[in-house]
Amino acid sequence: MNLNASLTIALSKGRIFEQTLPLLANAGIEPLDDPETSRKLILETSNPKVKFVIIRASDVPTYVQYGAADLGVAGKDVLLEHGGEGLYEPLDLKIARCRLMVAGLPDTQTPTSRRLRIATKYVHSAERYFAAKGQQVEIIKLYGSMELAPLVGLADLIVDLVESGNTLKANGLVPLEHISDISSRLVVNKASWKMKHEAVSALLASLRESVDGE
Ligand code: PRT
Ligand code: MG
Repeated sequence: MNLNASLTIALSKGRIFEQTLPLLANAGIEPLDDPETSRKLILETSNPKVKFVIIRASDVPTYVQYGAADLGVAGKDVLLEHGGEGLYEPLDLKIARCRLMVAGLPDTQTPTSRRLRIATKYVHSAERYFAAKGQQVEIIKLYGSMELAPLVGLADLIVDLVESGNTLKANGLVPLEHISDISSRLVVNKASWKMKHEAVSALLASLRESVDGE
């Protein structure tokens, strides 16, 4: 792909990087270093006009919103929490798929003397979900290992991502309610969309072709 403008793409290590790579390779963009072994946070690619910045998954919307990256790949779970200001979300890449769910111990009872306690990293999504059901709950914000919360009495239920269900199972928990299907999305900075329209739409077209062709 012959681009007339330079593009910075924000990606996180792990499943998003691994699953975005084949899609970008179809557009002729391949990293010159492996982020799992290199300590570099900025990776040059086989296209001299394109570079990757390697950041935390939950930081991708922020980098793109502020234009530190022109484009990025972020999970819908992360975008729902971020709110999506300053971003376009033009393409579902259909990768890193999972489900946002309510889970808990199989015999979970609704408490009578207090609100149901929900432990989660996904505060906004959990609030929206229970509010839509008309259920008054207390949300407890955690940054990880949500599965532990019901086991030690910190919360009645959790809201977390479920893929195979093995993590829940290993901790004696069961999926109870489905909140939404999650996949990763291409996000684009609003100014880049205008100022670098040709380059952005060329890359978008190529990615769309790779996604639809699967
Ligand atoms: O770890 P860090 O804070 O850097 O960020 P992160 O954990 O969000 O990054 P990463 O790379 O783990 O996830 C990036 C994105 O992948 C997420 O934002 C999701 O959109 C998507 N994704 C897809 C998942 C999963 N599948 C997934 N299974 N993210 C996390 N998980 C975790 C889940 O939280 C739970 O702990 O895997 C566990 C459940 O998996 P199963 O297979 O046991 O059900
Ligand atoms: Mg993780």
